[in-house]
Amino acid sequence: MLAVRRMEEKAAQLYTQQKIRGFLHLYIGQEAVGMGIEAAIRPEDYVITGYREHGNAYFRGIPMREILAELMGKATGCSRGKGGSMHMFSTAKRFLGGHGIVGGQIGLGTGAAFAIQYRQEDLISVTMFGDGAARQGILHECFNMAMLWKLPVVYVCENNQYAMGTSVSRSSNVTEIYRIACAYDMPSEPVDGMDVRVVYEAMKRAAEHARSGKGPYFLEILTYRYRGHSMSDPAKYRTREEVEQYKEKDPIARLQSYLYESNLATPEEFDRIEEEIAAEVAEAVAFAEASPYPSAEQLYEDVYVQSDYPFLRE
Ligand SMILES: Cc1ncc(C[n+]2csc(CCOP(=O)(O)OP(=O)(O)O)c2C)c(N)n1
Ligand SMILES: [Mg+2]
Repeated sequence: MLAVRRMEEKAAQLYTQQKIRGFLHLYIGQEAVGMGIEAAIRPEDYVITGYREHGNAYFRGIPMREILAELMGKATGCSRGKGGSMHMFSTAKRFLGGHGIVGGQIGLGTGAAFAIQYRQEDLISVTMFGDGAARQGILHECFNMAMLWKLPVVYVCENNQYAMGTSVSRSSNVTEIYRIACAYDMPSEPVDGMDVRVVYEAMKRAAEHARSGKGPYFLEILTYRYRGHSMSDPAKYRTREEVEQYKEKDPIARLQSYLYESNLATPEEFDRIEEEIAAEVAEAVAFAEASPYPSAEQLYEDVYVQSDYPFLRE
């Protein structure tokens, strides 16, 4: 969680230096969601999410240097410098992206779950999306089919309270998003996303359910993004007090206190972790800066796949 936070703080800096261009949606504040989920699943399972995905990419095991290189549009990036912030992807790490179409990944993740079932694999598809995406029509078609066919999918709504500048209560009268699943008899629950241990426990339950052939499970994970929607967000739709209130529940600080209180870690160990991460970030930035941009010819590569079922057949 700390590595992702420091990586993104660096990314914000690189953005102001115009070394990163285009969109940049930071995950700062939400780290416990991605981390708790990753800790509760297997590396072979599939994860798919929206465009706020630098953290998920890192948790899946994509090296920080490849993430920063991708952000800078370099050929050594995990999407060869042609995806950028919103389109990170790794076949090897079973990370299916990184998607800019709000809610589009709900269909893709449900499709991955269908493939798993069709091929009789012992895997699950973790399909993540935002509170804004939860209002897209595709969610209902997917929930219906996934329940009908008992697909091995865990749907995760990361409710960070806003879709760009629109609060949850401005977009629907049903503000408890987990209740949407009730219409399909899909088990669901709200989860405190500011506590990584709570996320982990909930995801364990959900993953076990989906893996055992009982069908989908829906978690609404309540979280908060400290930064604007993207780098160009004046954030006029919320108060400074509201942001401060959430920062007091910071997931990293919370875990840190728990570890100290339970005598599981010392401040010295934390200092060492900070130092290691600082070195990791510095190395990743140096690597990305020294890397070349893709060549003009490479513009035409990776546009269409060469063989069928590329990510499922690796
Ligand atoms: C289909 C579609 N409609 C609109 C947009 C513009 N858009 C980009 S992000 C966003 C808000 C989505 O909010 P949410 O799902 O809560 O995710 P968060 O940004 O909070 O992680 C919108 C409307 C888009 N990218 N795709
Ligand atoms: Mg949101």
